[in-house]
Amino acid sequence: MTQKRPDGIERYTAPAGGWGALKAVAETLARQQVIAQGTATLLKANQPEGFDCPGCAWPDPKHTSSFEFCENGAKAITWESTAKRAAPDFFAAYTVSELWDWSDHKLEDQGRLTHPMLYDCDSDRYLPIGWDEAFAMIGAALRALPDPDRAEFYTSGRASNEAAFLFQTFVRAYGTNNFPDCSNMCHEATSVGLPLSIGVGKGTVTLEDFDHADAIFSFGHNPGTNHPRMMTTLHDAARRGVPIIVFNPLKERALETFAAPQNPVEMATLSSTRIASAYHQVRSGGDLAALKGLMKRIFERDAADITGGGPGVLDRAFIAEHTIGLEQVKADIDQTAWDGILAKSGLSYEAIDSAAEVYLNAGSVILCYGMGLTQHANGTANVQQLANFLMLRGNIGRPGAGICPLRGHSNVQGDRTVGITEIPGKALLDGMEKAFGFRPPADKGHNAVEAIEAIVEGRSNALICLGGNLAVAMSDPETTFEGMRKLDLAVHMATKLNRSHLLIARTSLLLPVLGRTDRDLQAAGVQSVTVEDSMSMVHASKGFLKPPGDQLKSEPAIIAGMAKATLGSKYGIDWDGMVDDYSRIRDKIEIVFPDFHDFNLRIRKPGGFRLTVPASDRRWATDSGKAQFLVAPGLDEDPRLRDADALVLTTLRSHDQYNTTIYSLDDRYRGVFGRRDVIFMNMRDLAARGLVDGDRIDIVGIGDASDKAVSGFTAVAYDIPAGSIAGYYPEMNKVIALTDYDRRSGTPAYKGVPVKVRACA
Ligand SMILES: Nc1nc2c(c(=O)[nH]1)N[C@H]1C(S)=C(S)[C@@H](COP(=O)(O)OP(=O)(O)OC[C@H]3O[C@@H](n4cnc5c(=O)[nH]c(N)nc54)[C@H](O)[C@@H]3O)O[C@H]1N2
Ligand SMILES: Nc1nc2c(c(=O)[nH]1)N[C@H]1C(S)=C(S)[C@@H](COP(=O)(O)OP(=O)(O)OC[C@H]3O[C@@H](n4cnc5c(=O)[nH]c(N)nc54)[C@H](O)[C@@H]3O)O[C@H]1N2
Ligand SMILES: [Mo]
Repeated sequence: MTQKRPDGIERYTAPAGGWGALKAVAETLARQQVIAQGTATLLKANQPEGFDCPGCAWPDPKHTSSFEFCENGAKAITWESTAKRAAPDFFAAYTVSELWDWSDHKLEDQGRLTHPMLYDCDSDRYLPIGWDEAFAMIGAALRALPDPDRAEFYTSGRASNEAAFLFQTFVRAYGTNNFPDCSNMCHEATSVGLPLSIGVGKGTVTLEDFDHADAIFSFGHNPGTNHPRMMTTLHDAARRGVPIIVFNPLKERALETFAAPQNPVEMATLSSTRIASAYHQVRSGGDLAALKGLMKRIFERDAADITGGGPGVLDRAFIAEHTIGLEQVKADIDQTAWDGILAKSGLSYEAIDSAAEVYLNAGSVILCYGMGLTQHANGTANVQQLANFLMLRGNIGRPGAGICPLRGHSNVQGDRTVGITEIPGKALLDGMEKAFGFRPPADKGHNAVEAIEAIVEGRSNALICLGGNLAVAMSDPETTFEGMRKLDLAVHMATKLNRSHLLIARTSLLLPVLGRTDRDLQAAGVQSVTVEDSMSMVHASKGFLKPPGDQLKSEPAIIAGMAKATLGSKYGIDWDGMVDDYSRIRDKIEIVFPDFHDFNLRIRKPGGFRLTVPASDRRWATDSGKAQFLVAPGLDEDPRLRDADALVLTTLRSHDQYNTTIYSLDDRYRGVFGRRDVIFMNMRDLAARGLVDGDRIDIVGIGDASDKAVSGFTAVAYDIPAGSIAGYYPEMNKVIALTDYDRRSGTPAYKGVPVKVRACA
């Protein structure tokens, strides 16, 4: 590694992983003061009798394996199991106005919340309150609303299946479908787009499929940081000689070379493995063009092969038996000219041609993707083109092939499966009626953007959050902050203090929850919860650490407390019984969702069980009963980019961050240390504006965001395509308009923000 510059920027040249990762874990443990207890805690992650790692949703081989080292999993676990506490004496020492001026990092770094707290406006402080009193206030406030649709119920993807299911039961019994959730800001383009393509909004592959893949395509995700256990899979595949083709504007280090900390030879010899066999630096928002280019090459090769007397290169048997719509897609691709494809994607013809060759030479292909594809104004279309690309050669529903969306929060997929949705289908409503004897409302509720709009416009007056940091995660925080300060009721169930908690409503309550690692003792004994990973595997998770205090409650217990205080004995739901023994919650889940049959029995098996994904067996739950090729007209032209000075800003996670949780100010693999106020830019874009590396700049929004700007960021010359720039989330959310989202899925366009850059005044 080269010398650090005084401004904290350097070029990182070592492989990702390796000893640097081990060192980072040791430092994290020390920072969170958990050395003694910490290593033992880490060893229980993803073990048969242990807890599910809250770090990411990548599956663990069997939940039976030996400890798999993971730097960022270790950070997530130690962040939760820290010895630090934000107890009542902390809240007594600072007013909320004082805390508002703290950084997001410093707020959370105070440690675990220990007592239920109520905001007191006379002293401008959070003061302790009893649980019964807190529940009674919530119940009274919710009952006082003129209409249940004036309340919003947010879920962050950390919540277990049991907590999420109980939450939706409470909210539907209360009478609304207002379920904004973090998935709306994340993989909603997948949840909306894939069901139309292949009949299910989830990935179709299992971990085992990676052992049989002949090529892996990776679009817009950064596994070295965000899905670190996936690096083991990619590392193994690369060592088997499987080509890995990456499309990403940034050269993410772990996708280039990786030294596996579990590999004794690489560790001892300081060697590493090359991961990507080809790295295509597509422009931000250029994926639709790149995918159309890939498909165009495949159609061209198909035609040439047939002209030469061959059978063509498409999987015609699959297409005939299993799909509809190929002709329309082919017509669209035929009329899309190469000029546009190359200009919009920023890739050369040779690059696209070589990637298409790899695809055609591979018997079975897996395609992985993340936020780089979903968080665009055309996110849904992007996802559907990925499906088209795979279907051309029957790469769905057979061993070694399929689509693999990299999910976000460790149980974000499970929360959706067990009923967190603003659009309840008939099956869900019927199931709820069968399980609880009442028919929930059927009308569409609010997703995350709609919930914020309703709050800002005063149409919603209460917000209850099962985890998360909604106000900071959402676009245009200033507008969101203002809206949330006008609420009648704000309730946050949380492990740690964050900025959303400081947006004070008429009544503001902060309720401390047990985390994944904590022992959850109820009347029937220590409870397990369940989660679903990215590959639809459901398994149990059991914490074992002594909770941070005797006043914390589990999420199910808090939800039941609120439900009883709000609903009384309405519908005769046995809230207490379900909290005493979570297997009773699972019994209800099984009634509502028959796919969970024998739920309590099947989670006893280490590794759990896989939910049915019909497309994995080539059964297509679409209207036509077939997999559907779907057209996305055009190349994602954005009129706001016609201005020659406009750039496309993409917003990223650093290596030391978990969404809005900032572990430290370093981003090791991108060579940034001790700061986050940087913007990565191509040299040409700098020069065109008379700027040089290290200059201080303003970033100004365009269109609906033209009144928004952030100032004083440092421009860093970086290997990123001209026209694309990158900065960190959530700092950059200030220049994203609330109206800038995918109209089909509601996913904010966090990865395609049109902006201008100018020297700081
Ligand atoms: N340690 C850690 N783990 C996490 C999280 C975390 O914050 N920290 N967050 C969790 C959550 S909720 C989620 S959703 C996932 C997120 O996991 P990722 O999807 O990996 O998240 P991002 O950091 O947003 O990075 C997206 C990648 O897309 C690339 N990209 C940006 N724009 C484009 C584009 O237009 N096209 C293409 N092809 N690529 C683009 C970026 O360069 C970056 O490499 O991770 C989960 N796991
Ligand atoms: N610009 C930009 N914005 C983005 C994104 C982006 O890439 N770019 N990504 C989007 C994505 S993918 C997502 S998922 C959202 C994330 O949005 P959220 O899920 O709302 O945000 P988090 O930062 O994960 O929430 C952190 C808080 O969760 C609480 N918490 C942690 N663990 C637990 C637990 O076990 N139980 C409970 N009850 N609370 C807990 C803590 O109090 C912590 O402060 O942000 C979105 N926003
Ligand atoms: Mo996410």
